[in-house]
Amino acid sequence: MRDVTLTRYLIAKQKFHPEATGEFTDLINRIAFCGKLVARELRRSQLAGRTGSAHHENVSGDEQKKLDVVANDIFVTHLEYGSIVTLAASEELDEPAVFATERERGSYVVCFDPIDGSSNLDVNGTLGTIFGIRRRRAGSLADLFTSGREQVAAGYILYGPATQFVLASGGEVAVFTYEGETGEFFLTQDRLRMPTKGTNYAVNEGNSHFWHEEMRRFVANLKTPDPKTGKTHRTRYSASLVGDFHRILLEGGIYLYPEDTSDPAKPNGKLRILYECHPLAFVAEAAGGRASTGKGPVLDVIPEKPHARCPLAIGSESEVALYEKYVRESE
Ligand code: AFP
Repeated sequence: MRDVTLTRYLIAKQKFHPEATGEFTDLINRIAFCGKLVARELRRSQLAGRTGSAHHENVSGDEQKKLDVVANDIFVTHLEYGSIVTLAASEELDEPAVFATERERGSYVVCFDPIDGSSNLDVNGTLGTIFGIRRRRAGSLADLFTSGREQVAAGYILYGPATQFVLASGGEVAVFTYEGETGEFFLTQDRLRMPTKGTNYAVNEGNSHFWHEEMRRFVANLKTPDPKTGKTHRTRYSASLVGDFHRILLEGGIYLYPEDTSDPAKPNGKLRILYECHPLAFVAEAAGGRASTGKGPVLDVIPEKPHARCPLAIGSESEVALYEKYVRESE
């Protein structure tokens, strides 16, 4: 497995699709290349004084960091050329970037969050890039306002002690790890399955005052010793969705960002459907896990605008089903 590069993996998969043009392989390679560039920027950022705020808020009202802007520019630059992508929607762009011309229309629509967990930028913490890929249909903004099941692939890049590229496509999840000497991503885990039950939970408990009662009761349950094992779930929260989700993908458990009453302008929680919830829900389901709003699958949520949000409970089958039970009982 250690000599399978990302390109070799993609070419092997392409053989199962005789109709393939090679554009999908090109697109995934470009996203991985952007990941290498972002990782390089992150490694240099403390020395180059590139940390801190860009003194601007994105359209969602979040403070933009200098590196959010740098990473966003990297992705837009490398998705734009060659007529593969018609539309790129980013958490950091007020309006989606339209690359289509009259004659040249790419086959894909890409949604991405170039740097997720930006509050970790200044403290050298774990960060991620998240992406979801749809086929172009109408060739207009309408292509964004569709179910997450329209995605043909999704994944993320995790910038931790090692940079890893996680790809869900064709109903399988594979993990690639970057090797600096060769500049390649190598396959390190194939056909990854999420444990059906785990021992971790990730949530910002500082918000518990604003949670609905069923959420408080659910988290209290996670902290109550299991009658069989005598063990409780462990809290593991880093303010980086990619980092927290990756742990849950490997070890099982649940990540939650529920709806709460902290800000009447954000009744559906904090996370954006197109850039965070849909792509990670796609990865979770491909690995045998679940992603729910509490009331139904996240992949079935249809955003009504590019920056729409939804509640997210994502992780192992057992924990997500239990959370849904608490929500159902509260209705
Ligand atoms: P930022 O990229 O704006 O820092 O948001 C990160 C994030 O979307 C996700 O990665 C974290 O899990 C979550 O928000 C952290 O939010 P809180 O600071 O409210 O816990």
